[in-house]
Amino acid sequence: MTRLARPSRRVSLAGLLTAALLATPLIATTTPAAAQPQAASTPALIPKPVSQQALDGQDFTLKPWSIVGVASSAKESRAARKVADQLTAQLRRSTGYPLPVIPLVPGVADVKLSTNGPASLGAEGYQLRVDRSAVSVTAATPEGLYRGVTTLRQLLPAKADAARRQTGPWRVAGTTIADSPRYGYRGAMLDVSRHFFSVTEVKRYIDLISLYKLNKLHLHLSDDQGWRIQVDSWPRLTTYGGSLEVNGTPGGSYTKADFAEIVRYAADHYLTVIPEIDTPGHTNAALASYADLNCDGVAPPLYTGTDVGFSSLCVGKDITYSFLDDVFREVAQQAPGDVIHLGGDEAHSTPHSDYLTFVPKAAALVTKQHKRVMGWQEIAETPLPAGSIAQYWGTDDARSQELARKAAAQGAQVVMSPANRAYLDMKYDDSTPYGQDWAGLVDVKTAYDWNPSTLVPDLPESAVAGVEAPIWTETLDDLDKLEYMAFPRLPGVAELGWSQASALDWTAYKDRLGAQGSRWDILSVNFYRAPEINWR
Ligand code: TNX
Repeated sequence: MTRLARPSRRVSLAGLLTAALLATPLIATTTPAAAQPQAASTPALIPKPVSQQALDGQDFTLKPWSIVGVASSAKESRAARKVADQLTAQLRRSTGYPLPVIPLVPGVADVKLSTNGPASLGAEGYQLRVDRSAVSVTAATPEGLYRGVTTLRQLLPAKADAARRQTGPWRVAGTTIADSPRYGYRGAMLDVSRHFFSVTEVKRYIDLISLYKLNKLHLHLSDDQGWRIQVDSWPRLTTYGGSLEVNGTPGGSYTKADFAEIVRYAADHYLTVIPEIDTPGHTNAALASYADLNCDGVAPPLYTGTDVGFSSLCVGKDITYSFLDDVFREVAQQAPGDVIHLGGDEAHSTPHSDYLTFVPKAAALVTKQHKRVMGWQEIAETPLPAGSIAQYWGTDDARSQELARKAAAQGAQVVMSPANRAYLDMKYDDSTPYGQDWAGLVDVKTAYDWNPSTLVPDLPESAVAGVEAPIWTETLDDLDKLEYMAFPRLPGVAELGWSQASALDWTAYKDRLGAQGSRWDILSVNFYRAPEINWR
């Protein structure tokens, strides 16, 4: 244990180095890369942090005797400790080192994790410093610490993410990083209705999206082809309405225990689950399960095709609202986040005047559960409760843009999911083996090269809550296909959500993206090796 005694000189040396860096920002930032060859370990982070400076000659190496120290308030100690445990659990697998976690004692720990940073860092912000003596991640909350540890994972060699023991060295290039997100809403949506995905598969998707600092997991839980969440007061929704999926293969649904497991796993990855019950269209699975929900009292058959816009709840019937009251109550109980998504898209079989009647009534049933209303952009046609969120899915068309402005004009926030950029189910090019192309072909550059705050003309920047990358699964029936469509595009949308507008640059991003390839190989991600990216 003698190695624990560190010369205090090192601390002041580190302080001097920081001071020197701060005093010479022009030299530090304008030296041409060519004149100063970058070390092989130069970290390529996605999303790009707000600021990052190299500390040359200050590489840190994780050693078999390294110790992880955690500092936090008593109130946050469990959550902070959990972040440390997640990091060390993975690093123990790949390095084989014991990596004990202890309460932080200054000068003892090699990896220092603290939630005692200043509140000015914000809930998700963090500072990270790597020098010869230690790695420190400092945040004001456990969530900020988690984001910082996510960065640390990317700073480590890719093989640190391996499931089995690898050989070192476990070197991290010296650096200082200060970071916080541009937007509070950074989501991914998974359609588990068209094709059902098991709890294990959803967890894998969570593992992958959380690497890029997303904080919302929107689950599209009901549609024409299947109802996927248990509602005790309407059991046939899942027993019958969830029995199939597209092409007639067996579907499935989440029991309350299953859903709780997803919510917990998402929360452990600092992702809030946003449950979507799509209404009044996209409801064939419910209409098939309960004849009384239909205007004519006749239940349609289950549907396993891929058309949209043919089903509608019966807006004039009282049972429609007692049904939704029960559904939103039980869904609210299962999803602790503050938002419920009520769909509202493509209600082509709902007369327009009915749509205008329906949405405010459905929205009131959501707010009755003390949840904020989220819905696809069409809901902006109707008056929305305070705190609502409209999800833009336009393709630069005037009508969608108008809906986004209408949402903002009534005080709602807008989440940007432009179908011709952020839809991960669009084909990359015309040789992509699955996916759709109704919104166009979306190559890696197209998915990245846009600005969420200026996409819709005359939409106030303050109305933009963030971004979301949806993946619809009409043509995607397994995890390999999901991964192929999401990677490498999803990290680009994640960067749009996190990084400052001034940091967005396709040429530089493309290079950082190429460096993710080795990590995805280690994680066995079935990513599309887009030919325009230099994978390594
Ligand atoms: C449109 S965009 C839909 C979904 C489909 C998707 C396929 C939107 C809100 N609805 O019902 O699955 O296109 O790309």
